[in-house]
Amino acid sequence: MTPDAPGPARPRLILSATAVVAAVSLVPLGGAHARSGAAALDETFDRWIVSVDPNARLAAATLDDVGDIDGVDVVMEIDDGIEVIETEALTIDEVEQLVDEPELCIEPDYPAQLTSVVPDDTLFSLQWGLSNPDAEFDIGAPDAWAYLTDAPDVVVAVIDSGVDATHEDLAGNMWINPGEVEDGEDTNGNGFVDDIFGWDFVTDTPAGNDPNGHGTHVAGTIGAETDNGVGVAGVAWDVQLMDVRAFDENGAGSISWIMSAVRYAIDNDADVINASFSGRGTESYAELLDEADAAGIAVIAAASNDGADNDLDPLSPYPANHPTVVSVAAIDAQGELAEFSNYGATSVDLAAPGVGITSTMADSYYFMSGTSMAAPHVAGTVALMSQADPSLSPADIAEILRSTAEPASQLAGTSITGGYLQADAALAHIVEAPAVAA
Ligand SMILES: [Ca+2]
Ligand SMILES: [Ca+2]
Ligand SMILES: [Ca+2]
Repeated sequence: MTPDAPGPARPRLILSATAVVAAVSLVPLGGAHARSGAAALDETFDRWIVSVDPNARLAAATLDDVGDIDGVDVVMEIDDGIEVIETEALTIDEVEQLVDEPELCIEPDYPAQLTSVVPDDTLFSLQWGLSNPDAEFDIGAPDAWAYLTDAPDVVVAVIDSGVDATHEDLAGNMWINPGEVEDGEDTNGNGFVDDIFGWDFVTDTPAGNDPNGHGTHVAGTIGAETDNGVGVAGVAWDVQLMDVRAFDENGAGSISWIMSAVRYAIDNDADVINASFSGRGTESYAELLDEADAAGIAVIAAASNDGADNDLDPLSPYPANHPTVVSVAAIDAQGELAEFSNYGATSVDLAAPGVGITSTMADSYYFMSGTSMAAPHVAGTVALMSQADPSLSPADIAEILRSTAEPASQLAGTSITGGYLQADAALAHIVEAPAVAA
């Protein structure tokens, strides 16, 4: 896999052709001058950039004559004296003979590879956390997507207030429990009746509803359907979102519901858990999180919204302060730690965008702020990382996230890294480095 690998439905981006031509300097000595660049002599092209030699600009009229040559179509003008023609497939030598104009330089219109990928989702321009043209504190999503857009094999358990499984931008990315069908029975024998999308431990019914909205927002950041022409982009364009509900319509939950949800995620083969909540740790809760870690599940948690120092109490907030869990603080679009965000020089791992985050909610799209919005940026990135290298352990993933986080002076001392999530750097690390020490 390379950053240049073509992906699905990507808009074509072509390097500035003007810049390519500007690199050319030659004095015409007869015939049209072709530059082969990297092309082999027998390589053929059907699209060419034709330019008037800078020393012969007064003779630009000759460019107009090119269109009259049999077998040449002028398809666009890039600039004065530079245009693009199409021909049948020709070698450099052959096109020189065809376009017999001494003042002209002809070069193949080489294909260019994407170094960033911009999806067509209508609200993408509002998603500063993914791509922020005004500042540098986004997660570098378009560059990350040049490596990988989809994590179709990765199951992310969203332990939250539920997920609206019918939302137009989520329905296609919901986890579908293998072997389960809606027939009033526990068809696949996992202990839960008709748990198609997951389980709702608040009401002890099949999941797929979110009366609060928080979990639906979180799910959209991780993996809204992307490049589908509507709504928002997810960090992972394609992923499996498991809905494990542990919070009621008022956003209140309990350790017992959360532990049941973690147990469900482990037993049903989740790869990642997003924990955009906090509470207090207990011994049994800690053991369960260790079991998730041993099962290879990366747990990504919100650092919490009290504006407090997480270093003070190892058992609070939980699960953020559990040793195997990645704890995520929130930054705004200027890279400042959000006023509400917890911090911790030894307990928080890194920051991610968490102020004014646009995502899915209630058949529509809303802004929300919180470390709850920061964690899913990381969880979505982890989904892409896990897809790129399924052998990575949760410890590997945490180490890569920390080592590739971008330090920012205003974040110094607020976390172990003093930095914020860089999804592109995390993926580059995986693609370029064959192995990470466990
Ligand atoms: Ca079942
Ligand atoms: Ca069933
Ligand atoms: Ca979308």
